[in-house]
Amino acid sequence: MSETEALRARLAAALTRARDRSVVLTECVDEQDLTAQHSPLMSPLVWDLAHIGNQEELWLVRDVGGREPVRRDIDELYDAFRHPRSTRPALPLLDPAQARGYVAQVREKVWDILDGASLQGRPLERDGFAFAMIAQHEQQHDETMLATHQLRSGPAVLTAAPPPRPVAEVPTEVLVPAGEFTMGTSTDPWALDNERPAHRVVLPAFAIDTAPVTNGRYLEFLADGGYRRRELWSERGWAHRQSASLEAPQFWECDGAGNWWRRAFGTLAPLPADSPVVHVSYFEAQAYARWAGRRLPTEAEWEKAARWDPRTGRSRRFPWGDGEPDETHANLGQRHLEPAGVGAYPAGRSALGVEQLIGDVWEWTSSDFLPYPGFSAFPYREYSEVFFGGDYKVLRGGSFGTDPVACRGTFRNWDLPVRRQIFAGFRCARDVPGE
Ligand code: AVJ
Ligand code: FE
Repeated sequence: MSETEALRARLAAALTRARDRSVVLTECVDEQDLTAQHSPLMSPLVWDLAHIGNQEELWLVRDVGGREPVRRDIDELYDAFRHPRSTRPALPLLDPAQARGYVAQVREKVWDILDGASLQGRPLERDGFAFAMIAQHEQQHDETMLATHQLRSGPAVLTAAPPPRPVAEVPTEVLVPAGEFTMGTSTDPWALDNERPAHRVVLPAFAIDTAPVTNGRYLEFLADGGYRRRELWSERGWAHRQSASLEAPQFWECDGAGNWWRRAFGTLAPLPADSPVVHVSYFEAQAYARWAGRRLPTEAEWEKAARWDPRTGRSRRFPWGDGEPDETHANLGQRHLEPAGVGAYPAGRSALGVEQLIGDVWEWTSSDFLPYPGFSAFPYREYSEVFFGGDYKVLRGGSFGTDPVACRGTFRNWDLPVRRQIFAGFRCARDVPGE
């Protein structure tokens, strides 16, 4: 098989895996559930489905393929910038059968276009970028649909094996020595615009938690009055805590005996003490860190802990090396429906010994979502550029609901600091003066 044929096969596999997952997420509920609004923060599932097809049509059928539009008339309906999520149920959307037919029709054309694509030449096609971008886009919406499932009420419809159990105790924190490292990438062919270009960053020494903060530790913060103590919260965080009446992470429930439970995908289960806390906002993470006498890591600190190899001075693609994740490295790809206990992925450890950076939970960082020096929007401003400016906080590492195609050591996610329907947790860091 030639290199181009191997690339074609990898792109086809990524597109197929994304579609299989979109089908899983949309075939397990009835029409009513597909078109309903499960939260004003989310689109109806049927909007995500047709939007996936519409992006694929715009970039692969029309742009790369140079073909005639399949449905130009629906572009406006599925433009995320025209209609806020809360207004989408009222739009004259394709119904579930029409949406399924549409995405299948687009995909048929894409197979033909992929067959004939040079995968060289202009940047959009080089190394199959546009096809990989569309696979990542579908997987990102699949994770969003998974979050919609988590908000949906009713009995469980999704199933998955439980995550692996911890195999070893992990030390509390890892010391990262002062010095320069390479952040971002200029060479990863499927990296998105905001991950580029590679640039050198100098950091003072710091210490970072070996693993994400667990439910057990978070419960100590809660029991110690964490949600009532003004001094632990930032000004904006406290204002939000009050107006939103935050008392605990989303989906936590306390029973009459004072025990905490967690509702996930239609099932109520005892809170697993040793697993990463999930469904907390940036503001809650920040308050916890202050309570613990620590702080959130910056985005650069997170990436150095994940990628920098002190033996070679290089930055790796993933904590464990340059190779793609398999099921021993990280809890990714909706293989499980919850984060794994701390210590469950020793094979995923970084060169510095930091664990579970990839998978389990997205991790809030203290950094605003901003462009790297030398950033240039590609292929469209609305992927990243319109979100720069400081309203959004960066999250790193991916969750149990993130597919490997949309996750790597350089991958940047972002959201508003009040959001907690995403699969987000965090780890803490601290300064190490005099190192
Ligand atoms: C990168 C996850 C913040 O879902 O809003 C999907 C990804 N961009 N369609 C989002 C995205 C366009 C984006 N996030
Ligand atoms: Fe989108």
